[in-house]
Amino acid sequence: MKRRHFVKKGTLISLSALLGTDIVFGTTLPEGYELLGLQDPDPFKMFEKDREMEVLNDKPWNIESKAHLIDDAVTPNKYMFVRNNGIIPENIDEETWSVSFDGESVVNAKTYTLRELKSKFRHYTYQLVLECGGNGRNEFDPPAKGNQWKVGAVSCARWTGVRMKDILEDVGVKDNAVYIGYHSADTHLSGDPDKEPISRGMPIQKAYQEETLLAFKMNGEDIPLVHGFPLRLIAGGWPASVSGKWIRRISIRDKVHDGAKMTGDAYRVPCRPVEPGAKVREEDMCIIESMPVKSLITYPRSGAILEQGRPLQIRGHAWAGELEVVDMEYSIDFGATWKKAKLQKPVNRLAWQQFSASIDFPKTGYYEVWAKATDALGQSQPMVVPGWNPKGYLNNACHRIAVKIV
Ligand SMILES: Nc1nc2c(c(=O)[nH]1)N[C@H]1C(S)=C(S)[C@@H](COP(=O)(O)O)O[C@H]1N2
Ligand SMILES: [Mo]
Repeated sequence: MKRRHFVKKGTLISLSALLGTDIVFGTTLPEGYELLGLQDPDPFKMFEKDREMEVLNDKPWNIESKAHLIDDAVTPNKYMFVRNNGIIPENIDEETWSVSFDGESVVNAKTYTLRELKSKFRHYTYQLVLECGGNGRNEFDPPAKGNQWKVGAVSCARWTGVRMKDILEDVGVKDNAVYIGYHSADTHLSGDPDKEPISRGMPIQKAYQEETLLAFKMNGEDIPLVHGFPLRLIAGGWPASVSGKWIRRISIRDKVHDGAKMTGDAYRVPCRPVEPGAKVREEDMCIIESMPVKSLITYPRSGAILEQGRPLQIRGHAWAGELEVVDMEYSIDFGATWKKAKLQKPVNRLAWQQFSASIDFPKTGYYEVWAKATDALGQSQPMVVPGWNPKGYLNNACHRIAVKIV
């Protein structure tokens, strides 16, 4: 048997410092042993995500999905993207959780415990699209800083909660109200307790919409911690940054909410188109509201190899912010000609819609299938990356998959 070597005293001290506490039996710690407490956490296990998901960033955690993973009409947790701006709150006690309503334009400032909220107001369930404003950022040129999302920062889960409008009626809203702003329990990466990682909001009209919820369930279960347990704001069809997680306070404002990531170029695009790479003044930047028309081919996955002779059944989802998608087309000749796909109605407003098509390929070889959705105002997805903007938001270019027929 080999002699057991123990770690040196100096090493022990630095290991303790890393852990932030003493290693009680440190003198019998074998040399070279890797302490579990210092190993990198496994995000897939920690957040119950599928291992095909892609981790973009660990401080903060940002994890993206893939087109072929978000094939279900209702996105399950394991395929749902994760976007964090700060540090996920810990030790949440659902029993004592409360949410306060305040601000210049509240009539009766009030605090509700989560329990009160659930018992006092009627519950509603809607399937709602949450898409990060920066989804598709990786395609902009010149490139924009930030997470290089490809196509996978979008989800459509079923959210259950109370309607924001019912609570607003209960607290009372003054006539001068223009916005609500959220405040959450996550903390700033700098560790500064006075700084919020994100505190966004929405115009009061959006807050009053039927589907705007303070949600406590996702897909029929408690919201997973990383998605906002125990209480989350949901504003479907708008950049998902509006849908605050871990909600502690809602301010009813007499002006456009001015919390973290509401000003400068955050979640804003030039009000009028600009040259790629242009510098845009803050007063020429407009807050993103309803998201643009978009679609994803979720089956087959790009790179599929298929035998000739049988038609290919493609399917996917289409969505258009606050609008309905009215037309869905596909092309197998790089956009020269388009054919209609079958398109379903949404299960409710602000849910994505399913499309499908049966495609015949004339002969063996390489093809691309491109998908293009059109919204109720006649606006279609562009074939290439749309208007450049400093932060790389709102890329709704047609989704494309490669297919080989052999
Ligand atoms: N409190 C809080 N809410 C937040 C965020 C955050 O960092 N903190 N990120 C926002 C952004 S930018 C997005 S895209 C969505 C992502 O939601 P998800 O992680 O549940 O997919 O949450 C939004 N709500
Ligand atoms: Mo986002």
